[in-house]
Amino acid sequence: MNKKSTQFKQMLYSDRLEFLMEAHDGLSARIVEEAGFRGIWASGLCISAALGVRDNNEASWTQVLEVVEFMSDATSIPIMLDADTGYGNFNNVRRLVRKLEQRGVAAMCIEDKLFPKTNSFIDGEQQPLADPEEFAGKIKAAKDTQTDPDFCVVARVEALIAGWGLGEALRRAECYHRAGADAILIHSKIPTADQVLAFMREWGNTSPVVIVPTMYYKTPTSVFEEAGVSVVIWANHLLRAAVRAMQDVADLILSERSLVAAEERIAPLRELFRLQNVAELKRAERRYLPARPLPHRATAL
Ligand code: SPV
Ligand code: MG
Repeated sequence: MNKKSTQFKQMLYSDRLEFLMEAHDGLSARIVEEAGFRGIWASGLCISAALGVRDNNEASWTQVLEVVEFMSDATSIPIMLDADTGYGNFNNVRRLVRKLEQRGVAAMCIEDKLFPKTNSFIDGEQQPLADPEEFAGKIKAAKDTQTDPDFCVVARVEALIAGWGLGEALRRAECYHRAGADAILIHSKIPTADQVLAFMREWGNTSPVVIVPTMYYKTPTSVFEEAGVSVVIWANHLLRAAVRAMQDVADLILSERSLVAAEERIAPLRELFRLQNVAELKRAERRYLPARPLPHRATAL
């Protein structure tokens, strides 16, 4: 099996459309891998929501790093971290890249907005964009800093989100591409794929393109395939599924004052133990603990 960064780079450059599924902690990351996905989107929205805070850089970058480290430890497929704006200027980006490489994170995506960022779907048109040259400097700094040649830096263009036109989106994409970005993420919040498809027509094969069809989810996936998109990110759907399930079960247990009705609707405890790989610890205990009973397990005084 290739290292995670190599796997990710191969996804970016493969001939077929690839998918990243959102995860926000070690458990959800493992579920994504078991489902058969080849890569994970460590979503800033979902990590912050799962921590109970907003997607406005309220969680510090080291808190995010800690979450993504658990995710990386729990999985063998590549992770792309949604690193927002890079949590500062080029210098913060350099340190971030070093820390991500140390933790086995394959790729990061940074977006051309200002710190502290706001989620693209909240008042998008009022969001100021970064100066493109300054943002290109972050990309260049990231590429100069990485020691693993396959670590990938994806540049996310927010021009369409912020109400600018295709021309501005293309100018920015070109600028980030020249700075060394391995791919462009072109984001759009309209309910059709029109903006993204127009971008694809102009951009051609200049570099791999990543999209996030949260708002234009009704577009058949074959349309993205035919347009030459490299990677589709399903950006927040596991957390949204979990939220609905947790609300329903909390309501049920509260109203029933009993666990009986809930029990059949939820994963059995043995499924948690399986996902935590309790079996591996049992094997390790047999190998590393003495076979004789330990003193504190003595049954009789
Ligand atoms: C995220 O999942 O945090 C993203 C995608 O950045 S979006 O929420 O569409 O901005
Ligand atoms: Mg995000």
